Amino acid sequence: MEFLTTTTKIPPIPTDDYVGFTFFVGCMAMMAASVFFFLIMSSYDRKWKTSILVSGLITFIAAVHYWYMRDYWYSHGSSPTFFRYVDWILTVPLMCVEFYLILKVAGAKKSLMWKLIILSVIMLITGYFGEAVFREQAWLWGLISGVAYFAIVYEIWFGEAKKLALRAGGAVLSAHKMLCWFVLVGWAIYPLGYMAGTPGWYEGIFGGLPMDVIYNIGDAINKIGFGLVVFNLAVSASE
Ligand SMILES: *C/C=C(C)/C=C/C=C(C)/C=C/C1=C(C)CCCC1(C)C
Repeated sequence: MEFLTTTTKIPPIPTDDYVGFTFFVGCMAMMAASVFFFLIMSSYDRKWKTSILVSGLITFIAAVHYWYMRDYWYSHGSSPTFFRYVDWILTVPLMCVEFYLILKVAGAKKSLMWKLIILSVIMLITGYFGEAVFREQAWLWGLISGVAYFAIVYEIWFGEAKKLALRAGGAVLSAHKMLCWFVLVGWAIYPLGYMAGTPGWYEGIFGGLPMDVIYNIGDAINKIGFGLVVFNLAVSASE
């Protein structure tokens, strides 16, 4: 194995350790995005300020978890599944809050927010069961999790959220549409990572790329991308 560093104090980082590398870069990217969102938020209307604040909280919470996950990976050489799911259970409901916040202009009610939050929590808890607790029934828990995921997709693409987005129109409608694509395509990366990480399933997907690399790429796209869509909405709605 090649090493970038051979000092005794800093642990050596093997050059072919893509998991460690993406934890490291992911942590930096999340930190940078948080600084950006936190600094820029005060330039916008109160209505959008909260949405940008939530974008920053999402990337900030992820940055802290990436810090721990990177460490965990280097000291144990195994997936930090627990930290991963703690991160998700905090950040994914916040992404649901974003839908509610941007649709508030069209009269979105808290019940919509709670519906999405509850579905996302079901999706993640059952996913955790399949990935860490009841490994033998990974298919069953993955299936339940997938049903909750599709319920979220249905709600935002065709349900009440969609009606509100149409009522709001303009910049809100286009932002909503972008976020819907993130959930349909960007979030679909995770069940693929889950399948690639379950022994005996599709370990060959993505040419055998480790599950953590897939999750890390998914997180960078989804958390930072989601935040940028919201930021962009604030920019265009303030013009
Ligand atoms: C920032 C983190 C995000 C957006 C995480 C999203 C995670 C998912 C959409 C996970 C979904 C899963 C399934 C649909 C089935 C298999 C188990 C999961 C939890 C990986």
